[in-house]
Amino acid sequence: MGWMAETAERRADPRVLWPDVRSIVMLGLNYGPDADPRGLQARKDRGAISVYARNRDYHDIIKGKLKLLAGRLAARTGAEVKVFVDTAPVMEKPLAEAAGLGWQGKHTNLVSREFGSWLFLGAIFTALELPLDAPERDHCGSCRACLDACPTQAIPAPYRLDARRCISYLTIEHAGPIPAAFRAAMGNRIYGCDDCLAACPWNKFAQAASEMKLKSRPELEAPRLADLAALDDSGFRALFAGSPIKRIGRDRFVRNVLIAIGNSADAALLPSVLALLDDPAPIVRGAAVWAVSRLDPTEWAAQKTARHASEPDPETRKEWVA
Ligand code: B12
Ligand code: SF4
Ligand code: SF4
Repeated sequence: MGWMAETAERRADPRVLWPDVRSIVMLGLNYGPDADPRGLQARKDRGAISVYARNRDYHDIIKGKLKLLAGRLAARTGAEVKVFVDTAPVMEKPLAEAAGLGWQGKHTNLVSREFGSWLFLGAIFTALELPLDAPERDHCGSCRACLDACPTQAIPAPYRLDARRCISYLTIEHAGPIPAAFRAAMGNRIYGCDDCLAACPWNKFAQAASEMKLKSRPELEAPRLADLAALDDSGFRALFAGSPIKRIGRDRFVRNVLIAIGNSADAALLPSVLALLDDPAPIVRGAAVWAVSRLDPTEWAAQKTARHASEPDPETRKEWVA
C-alpha cells in the first residue's frame, strides 16, 4: 500500500486522473500456472494461449474484488474511492513497485519475491491519507534470463520493451497482417506470450493460482489448431464468451491460428488452411496464403496461378508474391 511522491514526479501523475487522490492502494492477484507454459511449444498441432487468457477475463475478476474492498474502505471511513484495472492510463507497475508489491523486472513486468512474475495488478484510489509502505528494491541482479528467452528480441535492453516486436502485442493488439519477420518466431503462440515471464528464476517461489476463475479451462490448455481454424464468428463467440480473447474477434484470432499452422510442419493441417483461402476477411486469407507456402510450396504455386490476379485486397495480393 502506498504511493511515493517521487513516483508521481517521474512518471504519470495520478492526480491527472483524479485531483482528490491522496493515497493509492495497489493489489496483486496471483495467476500462477500449474506447469511451465512453454512445455506446449513442442506440440505443433496445438495452439498456445498465454496463461492469463485461459479462463475468465481478469479485468472482470479483479474489478469485482477491488470494488468489494473499496466498498468496505468507503463504508468504514466515508472517504471517496475509485478502482482501476487497465481502465485508465494508470502506471500500475511503477505504482506497485512503489507500494512494495515487487519490482519492475528487466522484462518490464512486476516480479514478486512471493509469486514470481505471475501477478495481475489493480489499483484503488482514495481521498484518504494512508500510511506508506516501503518500495521494493530490484532483485534482478546480473540475471538476463528474460531477455535471452524472448523469441523476437523484443527486450532490446534491460527494462525496455519494444512492443512492436512483442508477440503479446502482435497477437492481441495488432490489427493488420502479422509482419513477416516475426511469423516464424511466433511458433504456436496464438494469443499472448509468456516466455519472458516463465523464464524468470523468481518463479521458483510461485504458487499455482487459487482463484478458480483463473485456473485454465481444460479445452483452452492445448486446443487443436484444426478445430480453431474452423471457427466461424458464432463458434468463436461461443467458445470465448467471458474470455479476454473475445475482444480480438474471430478474424484476428484465426489469423494467429494460421500463422501457428504455418509453423507446424504438419501436412495434415493443409485442408484446414486451403478452406480459408476463400475467407471473406483479408487478414485471414493473407495468413492462409502464408501457411500454405510453409506447409506445401508446390500447392502454394498451384493456388497462386488460380488466385493471385483475382485477389481484391492489395495487402493480401502481396502475400502471393512474397
Ligand atoms: C500497454 C500494455 C501492454 C503492451 C505494452 C507492454 C509494456 N511493457 O509496456 C503489450 C501489449 C505489449 C503488453 C503485453 C503484456 N502484458 Co500488458 N499491459 C499494458 C498496460 C495496459 C499499460 C502498460 C504501460 O503503461 N506501458 C507503457 C510503458 C512505457 O510503461 P511500463 O512498461 O510500465 O514501464 C516503463 C516506464 O515505467 C519506464 N520507467 C521505469 N522506470 C523509470 C524511471 C524513470 C526515471 C523514467 C523516466 C522512466 C522509467 O520504463 C519502463 C519500461 O519501458 C498495463 C496495465 C497498466 N495500466 O499498467 C498492462 C500490464 C503491464 N500487462 C500485463 C501483462 C500480464 C502482460 C503480458 C504478460 C500478457 C501476455 N502474457 O501476453 C505481456 C507481457 C509483455 C512484456 N514483456 O511486458 C500486466 C503485468 C502484471 C505485472 N506483474 O506486471 C499489466 C500490469 C496488466 C494488469 N493489470 O495486470 N501489455
Ligand atoms: S511477451 Fe514474449 S515476445 Fe513479448 S517480450 Fe516477453 S518473451 Fe518477448
Ligand atoms: S528473468 Fe531475471 S532479469 Fe528477467 S525479470 Fe526475472 S530476475 Fe529479472
